[in-house]
Amino acid sequence: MAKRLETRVAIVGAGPAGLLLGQLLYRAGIDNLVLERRPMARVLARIRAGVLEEGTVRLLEEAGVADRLHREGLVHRGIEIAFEGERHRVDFEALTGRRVVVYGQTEVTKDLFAARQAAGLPILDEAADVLPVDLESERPKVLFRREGESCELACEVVAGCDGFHGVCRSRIPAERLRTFERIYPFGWLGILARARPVSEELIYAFSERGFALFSMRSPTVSRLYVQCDPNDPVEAWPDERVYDELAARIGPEVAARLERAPSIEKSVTQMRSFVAEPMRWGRLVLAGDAAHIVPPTGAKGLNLAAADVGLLAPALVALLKENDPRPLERYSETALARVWKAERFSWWMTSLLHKFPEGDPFRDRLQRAELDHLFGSTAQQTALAEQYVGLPLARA
Ligand code: FAS
Ligand code: PHB
Repeated sequence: MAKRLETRVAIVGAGPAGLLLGQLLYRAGIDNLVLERRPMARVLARIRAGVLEEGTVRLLEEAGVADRLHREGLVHRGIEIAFEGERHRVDFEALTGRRVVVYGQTEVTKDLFAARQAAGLPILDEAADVLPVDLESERPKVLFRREGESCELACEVVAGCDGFHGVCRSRIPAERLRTFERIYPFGWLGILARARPVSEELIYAFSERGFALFSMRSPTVSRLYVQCDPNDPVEAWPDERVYDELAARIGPEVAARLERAPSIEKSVTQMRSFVAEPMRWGRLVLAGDAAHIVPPTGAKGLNLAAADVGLLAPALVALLKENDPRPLERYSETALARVWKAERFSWWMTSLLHKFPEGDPFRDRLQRAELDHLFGSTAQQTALAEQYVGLPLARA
């Protein structure tokens, strides 16, 4: 006999999308329960995104979890793009009047988790065999196993915040689900190191040896990436090779400031663009990586997840507190309009800044022309800036 549990919104996944949704629903007085496959300690240790759009900061403020972000986050007013020994600054503030905040996703997740714990709200981690069912009824359920027990969670809505490898997307009937995908012929090797960043702002570097990104987490912690073969094992990249490639791809002036501190985290990230349509099926709604993936070049992944939740939370409030289903019926269409713009921007930034291995001379010349045009055009820099700082958040 399964153990019966009940809530209004069952949230599958305790990443940033699931925890932010849980917090916004809690503050709106809507009961919710989070199911997470992994131990929370593992979720909280993940090193992922680093740049927050102003819209994401606003949502974290609305969730009541932005105090540490405002104390420790680094406000950035632009980025630099390096190309053939030159560095060109894209001035977000001058071009758009807006900025971004550098504050690790790891910290965002910790802040959301701490708020959930402080409110005494449940996260059932190490939940196995999670399976949303009866999604076309107004009383869906989520079946799962935990601590050796079969459980049945009755609810009114299932929020699929379970990432790219989650189960929820697959619960949309195959004949109704459309997916779109592009896999890139390279990956990113990323390291975290206790070393002063080489610059005040992020530097994205294009070079014949491949892409490099000089980011950070604080004035004393650097986050550094080099383009690599997507099948490279981490072992193929000892620290010395990482730093040699970073130096070779950025040039001697910046390389001279590169502190070669031992890496404290190292990982290879695959690069793909992916969208699943629709983002709602009956009483199942998808948010974040469960519905879409972008290559990290445009710093959109985490921000897209937050934007989905910024749409979904008020739509669920309308349905569950005002008995108005219309915003939820519009959710998928409204969310996808933003998703596809972010997909295009992330694909454009990735195509602009990476060395493609297949040796297509025409393509290579176009890439150089695109970079030359960007550096000479305020209009093109404004287009980059307005998408990097984040397009205005829509409402369903
Ligand atoms: P997440 O994947 O963060 O969270 C989903 C959660 O659901 C996970 O905790 C998972 O364990 C859980 N889950 C999965 N299946 C489940 C099931 N069946 N039952 C219960 N729980 C389940 N974005 C950037 O902007 N910049 C970056 O530099 C960047 N780097 C990245 C590096 C890596 C290795 C990865 C994988 C992603 C990176 N991203 C980056 C994108 C990343 O930040 C995502 O956009 C962000 O984590 C999305 O958050 P969620 O949608 O909550 O998904
Ligand atoms: C990061 O700091 O992890 C980061 C920053 C910008 C990106 C991708 C990753 O585009």
